[in-house]
Amino acid sequence: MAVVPRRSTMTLFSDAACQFSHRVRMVLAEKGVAVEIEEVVPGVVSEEVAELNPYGTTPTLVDRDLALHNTMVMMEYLDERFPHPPLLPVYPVARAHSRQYMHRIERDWCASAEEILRGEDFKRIDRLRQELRDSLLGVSVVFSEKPFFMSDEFTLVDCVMAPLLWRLDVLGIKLPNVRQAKPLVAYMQRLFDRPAFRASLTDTERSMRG
Ligand SMILES: N[C@@H](CCC(=O)N[C@@H](CS)C(=O)NCC(=O)O)C(=O)O
Repeated sequence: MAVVPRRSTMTLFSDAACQFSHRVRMVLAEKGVAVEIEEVVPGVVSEEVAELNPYGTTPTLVDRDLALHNTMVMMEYLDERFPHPPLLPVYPVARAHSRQYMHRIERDWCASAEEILRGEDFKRIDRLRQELRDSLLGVSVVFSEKPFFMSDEFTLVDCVMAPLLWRLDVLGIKLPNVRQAKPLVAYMQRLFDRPAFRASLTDTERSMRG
């Protein structure tokens, strides 16, 4: 196999439609990092990515000799490498809470979203849609207490939430027009109005919501 030349600028191999790529694009935009975004063709693993990422998954982040293939690791790396603005709390207990929220959201919600998008088993998908919608409605109240996910400040947890919430239409999830949903809808608007969020969107993502 030919050796692919190393890149001199930070590069993100990104899928224009995928929530995992989106969360990393968001962190990069929040921090104003100069990065080359290399769009990948979904389902195709290029020779360069295959050399950098043992799983061939998307996204892959490359910074000189470092190649990362897990988005949680990427987000934390970027937060440490570019400390301003900080996207995790300062204190260990609060940091641990943030990390645990991210893991739960990933496991409970992002995983369901991926399964719905794969669309293999219609009966199961209907149930997952309903569960995801109800579960999101269930946490709605927390957004009336704090502007961001369990936090007064915008954090990495919100960078995991925003791409998921942006995809609700695509997932076939409609939030009901009831009082309970209002804090969640307001939270979504706060996230979507952020200049960095707008900057992080690909054309494909822009077309996901009317
Ligand atoms: N947990 C991984 C998930 C990444 C992921 O599942 N990406 C999808 C694209 S949206 C992918 O590459 N799927 C192909 C595969 O898993 O082989 C992360 O956080 O980076």
